[in-house]
Amino acid sequence: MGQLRKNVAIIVAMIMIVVTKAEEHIVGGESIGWTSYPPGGASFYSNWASNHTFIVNDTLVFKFESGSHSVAELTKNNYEKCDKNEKIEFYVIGPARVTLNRAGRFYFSCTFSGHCSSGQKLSVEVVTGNFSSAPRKAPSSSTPPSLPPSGSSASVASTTFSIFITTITFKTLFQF
Ligand SMILES: *[C@@H]1O[C@H](CO)[C@@H](O)[C@H](O)[C@H]1NC(C)=O
Ligand SMILES: *[C@@H]1O[C@H](CO)[C@@H](O)[C@H](O)[C@H]1NC(C)=O
Ligand SMILES: *[C@@H]1O[C@H](CO)[C@@H](O)[C@H](O)[C@H]1NC(C)=O
Ligand SMILES: [Cu+2]
Repeated sequence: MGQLRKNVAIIVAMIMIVVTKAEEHIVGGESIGWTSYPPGGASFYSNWASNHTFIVNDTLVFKFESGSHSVAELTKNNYEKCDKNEKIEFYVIGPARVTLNRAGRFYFSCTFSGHCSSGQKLSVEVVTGNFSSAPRKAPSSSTPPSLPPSGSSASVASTTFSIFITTITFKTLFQF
């Protein structure tokens, strides 16, 4: 009985890892947040983004003082031109929480004058989360922003994991 309980506990623990909650990403990190003239200029937020993996239903948290900055979701075209007239979504209260509710690329910018062109803009690529405990990219200084081809590494991980779970389950059953 003791052994069975132990194995059940292991299975429960593994299942809890599988259903890990969507992640929150504090844009620019806790200390810098969402600001104009970020250190290093316009590359700051793209570097930040390349240090993270964004999965559908993850949340971006833009930390800023209301009235000093804002967050507008823009089209790719308007993002590139820093044209903030047509906003897909608009957030004026900081901190702003934005759920990345689909796969694909999102574009954000501050709407305050000059802030977009001084580097307060962010574009992120969101990938499908088939397998929420799929290895998220560990923060690394020098890796270029590369995205796994949709599904391939995730499904390999998923298959490996399924085999693992099946093995554990069988081992438990054969305790009887
Ligand atoms: C990306 O991660 C590296 C390594 O942890 C860190 O040195 C660098 O400051 C990070 N870049 C940004 C923009 O967060
Ligand atoms: C994202 O969240 C919504 C609402 O909770 C849910 O219906 C949807 O299935 C989720 N999508 C993914 C890929 O987890
Ligand atoms: C899971 O990933 C596969 C392979 O990339 C993809 O075809 C499928 O649509 C994904 N399923 C969900 C529910 O996102
Ligand atoms: Cu701003």
